[in-house]
Amino acid sequence: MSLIYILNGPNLNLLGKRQPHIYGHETLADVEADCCRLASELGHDIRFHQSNREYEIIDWIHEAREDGAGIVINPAAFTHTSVAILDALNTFEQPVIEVHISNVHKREPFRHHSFVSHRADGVIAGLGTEGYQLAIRRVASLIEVAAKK
Ligand code: CA2
Repeated sequence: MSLIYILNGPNLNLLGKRQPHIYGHETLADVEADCCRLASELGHDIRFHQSNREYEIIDWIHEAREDGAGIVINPAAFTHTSVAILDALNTFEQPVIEVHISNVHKREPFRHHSFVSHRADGVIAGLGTEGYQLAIRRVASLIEVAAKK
């Protein structure tokens, strides 16, 4: 059994409560429950976190260096601004999948660039909260491939 970190950036605590036309009706607690269910089906544990503070996300990435087998991250607005989160992810040697609920490429130009994508092994955007499930499946299959080596 491996541990997958699922990290969420600023304002995602409002998921399902505001702007449902962009982010859907599921709350972050719903997303966490879905992630937990899928990870356990796949034989993994998750640590699911959200913060509005950049340093907390960096601290969780550092924690994942000790015991994480993969990271699924929706850095939210930090996607487009944070070299510090990119630097932290660059110290993590296991799979990283970046998730965006909305299709950032269909939105304002400032959302088209992601610092995190410089490190991510894969990027999912515009598939709603289902993107988290697909990201967990991908991390799980990369963990399996690495275990066979
Ligand atoms: O599409 C995504 O998942 C984003 O990462 C969400 C970020 C945005 O800054 C990125 O460009 C794309 C915003 C998260 C804010 O979440 C809210 C959820 C519900 C209501 C209000 C904000």
